[in-house]
Order: sequence, then structure tokens, then C-alpha cells
Amino acid sequence: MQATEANFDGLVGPTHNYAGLSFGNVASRSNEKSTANPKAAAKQGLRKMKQLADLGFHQGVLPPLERPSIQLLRDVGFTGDDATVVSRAAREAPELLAAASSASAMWTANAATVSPSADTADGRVHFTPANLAAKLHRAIEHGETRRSLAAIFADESRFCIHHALPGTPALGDEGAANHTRFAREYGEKGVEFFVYGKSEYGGGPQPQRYPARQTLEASRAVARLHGLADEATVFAQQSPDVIDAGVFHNDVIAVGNRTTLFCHERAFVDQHAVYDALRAKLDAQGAAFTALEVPASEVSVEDAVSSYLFNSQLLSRADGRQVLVVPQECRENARVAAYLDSLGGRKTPIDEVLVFDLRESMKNGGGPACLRLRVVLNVAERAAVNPRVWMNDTLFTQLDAWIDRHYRDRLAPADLADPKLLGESRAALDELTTLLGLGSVYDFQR
Ligand code: SUG
Repeated sequence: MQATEANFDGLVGPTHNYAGLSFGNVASRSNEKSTANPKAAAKQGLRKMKQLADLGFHQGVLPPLERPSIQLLRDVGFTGDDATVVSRAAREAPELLAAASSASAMWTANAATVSPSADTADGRVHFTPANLAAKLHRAIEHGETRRSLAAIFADESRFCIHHALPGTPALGDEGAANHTRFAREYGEKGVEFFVYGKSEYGGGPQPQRYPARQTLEASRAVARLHGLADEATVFAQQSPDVIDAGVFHNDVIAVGNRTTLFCHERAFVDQHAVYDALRAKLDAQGAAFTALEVPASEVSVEDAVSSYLFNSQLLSRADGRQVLVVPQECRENARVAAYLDSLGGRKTPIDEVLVFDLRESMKNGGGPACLRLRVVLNVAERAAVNPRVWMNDTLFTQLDAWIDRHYRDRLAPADLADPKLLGESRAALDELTTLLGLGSVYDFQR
């Protein structure tokens, strides 16, 4: 059946800030305590959505979560009315208030792993919200994420939204950031590629400096839940050295689309065996796999981490040409810019490069690919999605004005103690649920 890929970007929430919460994510740590601009962040993300929608791509929006999370603060023992909870947390445990206030749900590549209906045993699109167990500020996302997904993909005859895996280190799951789906055509049966940082029970190499957030055991669990066939899955380990160099998710070192894998030469353990496995399984589906590998002699792992070259979106236009969507940091790194400029002269599957300013998100380690969740949908499934979340001229104008009404243009870590932020954020989200037709997805609305 005819299908296309839709990208659902996370709308940046009103509490976007730099709290340095992600050890192992170089940008997050190096920008800790700098002052953020939530308004600019939300507009940068919105402009990417609009421009891609204008180019003819199916583009949806996922809402921010309720932050600060009063639920988290109550769960760790703060009591009183909501304003008292925030002010006590600010005084007694500012690090917990920072975790409760993170707008990290904007990186929807970590919202869930998604398998298209052509791949699953029951013919539905399967979603498993990621438990994000590695970091407190992210481990509190999945329950609310599941509610938003259920409000958007509500038709249970077409969509199956699982619960997150148990949130424990053995089953650490970071969602689609470590998952790529290959297929000749989106609507045909494909091969799902799961990349893990370590195996909890199977031994093998592990990073020494920074944590591996995704386990093989979690990846296998998601494949089982989604009813994926063994002959249509490949599991590969990320190189521990690159995790130690700041590649905290596979989507910082590799991106795939249809039959193309674009990656660094040091992305995986036993990289050529990984290509062989993908090639063989795609070949069995009648699809020809291509790896476009970037050598360290042209772009080092450090260049990849600072520029986010591979945290790009590789998108197929209707005419089959592939577009690479990169952050502007790629133009600011001379070697990466030279590599991108050379693409035209080489025979590669990338036909065009589009550059976006996503500076506010990038400073927390979130590039174009982090900001989007890919959902392959056939025509009937697309028609079953909550229609209000599709990006178009009207929604763009409404959201742009909504941001102007509700967002601050400065947010420093000390401002998280400001009790007014909670009310501002709730007012914004309350209006947003009406705009997007989401019903009462937030705790404060129930
Ligand atoms: O989980 N940064 C996020 C970035 C996620 C990027 N996603 C993908 N690669 N798909 C993270 O490390 C930083 C928040 C702070 O420090 O304030 C943060 O959570």
C-alpha cells in the first residue's frame, strides 16, 4: 500500500533552559547555566516544520509536556500548594527542580520507537514510548508522552501504543534515536535496524567514560512488542569509543532513509558485518542497500559531535531525490562544510542540502533529527491521525502568535525558581490543547 514518512516535531516548551543535565552529551554540559531564549527556540523549531511542510513533506507537531513537573516534585516529598512545592524545591533541591523543569520532550526522536504497519505482525503501526531511564529529567517523560500519542493516534484498529519498558538500567531505551527503518518504498515490508550501546547480560565491550543509554535487551524487547520478524531486524552495537567521544545516541553518528545509510566510519562495532547484515536482509526484500560512509580523514568523530552532521534528516522528495537537513553548525565547521560542498561532485544518494538555524536546541545537544519522530503512514492511517496536528499555513500562524503570547525571551537557571513560570507554562499549554484538539492531556487539566 502507498505510504509516506511523516515527521512529528516536538514543539519546544516554555521552560527551555540549559541545566547541564545530560552527562555524556557534550553540548548539554558545556552550555550549563547559560541563559536560554525559549521564544527563539520554539520559533526556530517551528520554522523548520513550516519549511519542510512547504516543501511537500508530511509534517506534524507533538506538544510539549507539563513543566515544571509538579508530579515529580511531589513524588520526591515536596508538599503544599503547587507554588509552595516549587519554592521549597528551589531552596532545598535545585537540581530536582531543574530536572522537573526541563523542556527535553522537544527531542521527539526519543519519544518512542515506531514500527510501520507493513513490518508488524498485526498490521498496525506500533509505538513504544521510550523509558529514557538513563536520566531523571527524561525518565519522567514517557507517561505523558504516551497520553499525547494516544490523543493523536487514537484509532486502536490502526495504532498500538505500548507502555514504556520497565525503567531500569538493564532495559534502558532511548527510542527512535537508536532505530532506523530501511525499505525500498515506505509502504513495503522493511528492515528495522536497532543500535544499542551495551548489552546488560551478554557481555561485550562497553564505554568507559560516558554511559551507554540503550541496551540490546531493550532493543530486543521493543522488536518483540512490535511483532517484527527475525528476518526483518538487525541489531548492532554502537562503537564504545564514539560514546566516549560524546555520541550518546546513534543518531549523532548515523542516519538512514529508505535504502541509504549515511554514517561515520567509526559508528559501529564490526561495521562491515553490520553493512553485510543490512544488505542481506534488504536484498531478501528486493531492495538494494547503500552505505554512504564518511571517513575520519575527512570528518573526525569530534567534528561530527560538534557539527551534528549525522544528526540530519535524510528525506525523500516526491520525485525520489534525497534532501539532507543539517544544522547551521555544519557550515561553521570547515571540514564538515567542505565535505557537504563536495557531495555534488561525488556520486552519492544525497541530492540537496538544506541548512537550518536550530541554535537554541543545539546548545542542549539536539539537532534536526533529535527534534523529529518519524512515523511511516499509509493513506488510511494518515487520515486517521488527529487532523489538527498537521503543519500548514494556518497552524503555523496560530502557533507563531501563541509563542509570542506565552514565551519568555530569557530564561536563566535561577529563573526556574520563579513561581510565575508554572502559571505561564500552564496557560500556554491549556491554550495549545485547544489549538491542537488534544482534549485534556495534562495533569493540571484533569
Ligand atoms: O537527552 N539533552 C538531550 C538531547 C537529546 C538529543 N536527542 C537525540 N540525539 N535524539 C539528552 O541528552 C539536555 C538538557 C539540559 O542539560 O538542560 C538534554 O536533555
